[in-house]
Amino acid sequence: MKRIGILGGTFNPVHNGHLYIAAEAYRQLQLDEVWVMPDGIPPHKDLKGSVTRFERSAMCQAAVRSIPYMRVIDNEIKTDGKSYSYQTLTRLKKEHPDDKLYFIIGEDSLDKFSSWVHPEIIARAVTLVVAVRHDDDVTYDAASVIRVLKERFDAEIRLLSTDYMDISSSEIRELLTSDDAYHRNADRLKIVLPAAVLKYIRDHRLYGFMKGNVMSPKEDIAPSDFPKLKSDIEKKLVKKLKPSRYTHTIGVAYTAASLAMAHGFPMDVAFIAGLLHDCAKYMSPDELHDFCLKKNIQISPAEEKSPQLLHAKAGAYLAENEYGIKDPEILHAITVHTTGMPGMSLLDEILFTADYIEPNRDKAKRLTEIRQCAFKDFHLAILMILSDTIDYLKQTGKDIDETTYKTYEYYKENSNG
Ligand code: DGI
Ligand code: FE
Ligand code: FE
Repeated sequence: MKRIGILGGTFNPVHNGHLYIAAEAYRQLQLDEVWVMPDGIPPHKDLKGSVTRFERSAMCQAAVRSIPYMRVIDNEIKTDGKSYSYQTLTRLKKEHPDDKLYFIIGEDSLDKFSSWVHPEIIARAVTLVVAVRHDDDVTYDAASVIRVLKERFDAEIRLLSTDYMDISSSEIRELLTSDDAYHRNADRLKIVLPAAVLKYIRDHRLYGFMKGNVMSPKEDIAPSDFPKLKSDIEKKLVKKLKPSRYTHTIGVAYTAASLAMAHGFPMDVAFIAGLLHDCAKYMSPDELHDFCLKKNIQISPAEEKSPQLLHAKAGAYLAENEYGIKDPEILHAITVHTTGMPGMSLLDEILFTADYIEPNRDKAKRLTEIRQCAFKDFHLAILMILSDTIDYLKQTGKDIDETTYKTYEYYKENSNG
């Protein structure tokens, strides 16, 4: 028999207050495991911040990854529509008949417990754990509510004494309403959020992080005007690039958008990065070399040897100065799209992969396998691309940029999990 704590919630986003409660339950009730259970579409809540259920669940995953006794249960995420606690808890109890389940709720949810759907079924399936602030220990109200619940539902109730943590998800969403707010509140955010969750929010641009950041203000295009931005860039590119390169470019843009959909990134930002990634490709290697000298773009020894590599750096320069893109992540993704780099951002990874798998590509071996993998196990796909690229460069006797090797080593270490 295992003793299992279950901490349900919307987790929009999960924060250190939640983890603290979970850890206290683990310690005080001598639990074997704590399950963090994000709810699907909560019956009475309007989800703020337009974060999807998958993103809420992924943030929970990120939060518990380094805590051995915690894991995320996706039961409610995986049902469409309302899921009530009584349904989920009965199901969990059925699946784990020999274990003892502890359902952890806050002191404020206690009053409302009687008005939940089928509280009596919940009380039969689990022991209720009520987290109470230990400065006021059991307030008079809570004590009487507990007594009533014990009598009415024959509920087993345990108390969990906790310090008051002044953290709420709504406060955190406020701190993240815009990119400015994010930077202003960086110190507080580091305190209230686990580092891995903050990283997830940044990488995936959740809430207001990096919002409206694509265009330089000097261009007269509203950041939200994606269709116009897209067609303006396409019109310029079709004049600059030869037809096969333009076709490839469009393929990369749509593939990048698809990968963004699959892995949770703004698809319009990924699309623009895809459109512009090869925008310097109209130049020959010699022209690229001259261009970079003239624009003071640093040329590495590997790029001296294989100046066609410079189309990445030159492309980022043109994206910024000719196409008015100011988003630093887009410019970065273009800069590293050919060799990759260790620890790429999510957008870097999306562009790097889209360039390799877009539908017009047909030469590389294992393309079918890598294409499938890119939507299922993203980091493994990146590792396969790097490995095959290095093989190909070796076979054709080209100089390999050491960044390509380092990137390969990095993803070999980090590809699973
Ligand atoms: O610009 P694309 O052709 O769409 O694609 P890309 O930017 O990935 O460039 C692909 C070429 O770059 C391909 O022939 C492999 C080559 N490449 C990738 N890494 C290295 C490299 N070439 C050299 N010399 N060294 C590298 O490390
Ligand atoms: Fe390229
Ligand atoms: Fe390309």
